Amino acid sequence: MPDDHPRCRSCGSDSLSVFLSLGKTPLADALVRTEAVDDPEERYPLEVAFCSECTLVQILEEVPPDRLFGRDYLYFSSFSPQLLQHSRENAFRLVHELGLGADSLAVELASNDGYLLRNFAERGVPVLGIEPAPEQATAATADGIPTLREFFTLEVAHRLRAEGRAADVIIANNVMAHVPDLNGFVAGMEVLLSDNGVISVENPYVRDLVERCAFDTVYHEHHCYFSCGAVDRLMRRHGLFLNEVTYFPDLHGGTLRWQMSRKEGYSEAARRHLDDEARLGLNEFAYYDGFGARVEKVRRDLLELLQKLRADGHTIAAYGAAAKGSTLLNYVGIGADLVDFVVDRNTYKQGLLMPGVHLPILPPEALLEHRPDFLLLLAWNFKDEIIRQQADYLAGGGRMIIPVPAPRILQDPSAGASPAHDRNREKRP
Ligand code: JHZ
Repeated sequence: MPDDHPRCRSCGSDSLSVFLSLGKTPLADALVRTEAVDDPEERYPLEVAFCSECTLVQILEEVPPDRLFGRDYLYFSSFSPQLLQHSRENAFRLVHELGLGADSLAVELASNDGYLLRNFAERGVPVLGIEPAPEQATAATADGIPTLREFFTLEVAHRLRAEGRAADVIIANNVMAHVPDLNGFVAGMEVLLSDNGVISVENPYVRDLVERCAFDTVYHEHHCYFSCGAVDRLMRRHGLFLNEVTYFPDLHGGTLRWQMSRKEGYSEAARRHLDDEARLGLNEFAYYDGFGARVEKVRRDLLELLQKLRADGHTIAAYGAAAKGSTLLNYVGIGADLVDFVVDRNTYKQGLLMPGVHLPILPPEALLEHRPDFLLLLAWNFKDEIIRQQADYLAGGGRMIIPVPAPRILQDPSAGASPAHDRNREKRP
């Protein structure tokens, strides 16, 4: 008899318990062309579960990768100055710490438009990008970054090794969550890594997903939501060891960098993160239980706030045609009756419609032209950057709404960036 019980993407056990259900949503990055507005859109269930065997948080649905990262995938890393700066610092750190030079090789998996590898190239380190999304891979190649236009798999790793290539550093930022075959991906990294090589992986932290109620970062591209414990167990299965953990509270709403190698041993910070997780209960279902009810409350409160503003005669627009914006708009049910349009700097997204709710995407200049009374920050992770850019809109009386962890209207953001989420100010390892 076929076994149709969902199995953990990491350890293969069937001990998965669902703790959040966002209903059926369209693919978050499948922006709609205006001429296709009447075509039916694909919708898939979005359910998040915890594996009580290896503690990995994951969604149950699996949408084929070529549906997620084909021509419709228009995310370009280079549109965020914050991300560019963060990536540059990471590249220079790795060049320095690993002593990389003209004989080394830096490989990035999901290298997007070459936003990170160009920093290694600038320091004279040979690079190789692997990126399946066609527009981004083409942009990287045009920029002089050698890029293979394909998904990274175990087979690709074997092929590169057979060609005599081994990576002294492998970078995988915001991609390990995106691969359905998690074990194949990690096994591929192990094959490609040179004996003394280092792997650097970044992903939003599951602790921030829960504590900041960032439920909108759940969408079909993100199969997994990692903790240090889950990464540790996953790596060990493939003969790799977690050595170092670094926390970036303001990147993508709270990101961890995990550094791995073939040598066993935790840094002090890595050990502290693992201990913190055990103490806070991230290894137990109870930590996640109740999250669904908190998310439902955000839905109700946000809807109520927008409906009230609208009933009072205010106009509302939104900022950021982000994937997380798509989850938020569709789950909460925010359509043209509440919000007039969405703005985004990414020129590839302008002129298209948000999935499901079909709000039009315009350039940010539309804010000064139409001067909506309120601006819902869908890309709330870039709040400070957007506040800086939108000084004129704010000076003209425009006000901003932050949807999570609890919907609120920002008080006088033009006076300076409002305080970060409380936990950002806590001392973290
Ligand atoms: P942004 C992305 O998700 C993509 P998204 C991906 N799925 C992933 O894993 C996570 O990040 C971690 C625009 N923008 O980055 C650019 C402005 O207009 O939060 C983007 O369209 N003006 C791989 O899509 C959007 O906002 C600005 O000043 O949820 C932000 O999307 C800035 C800074 C951004 O991620």
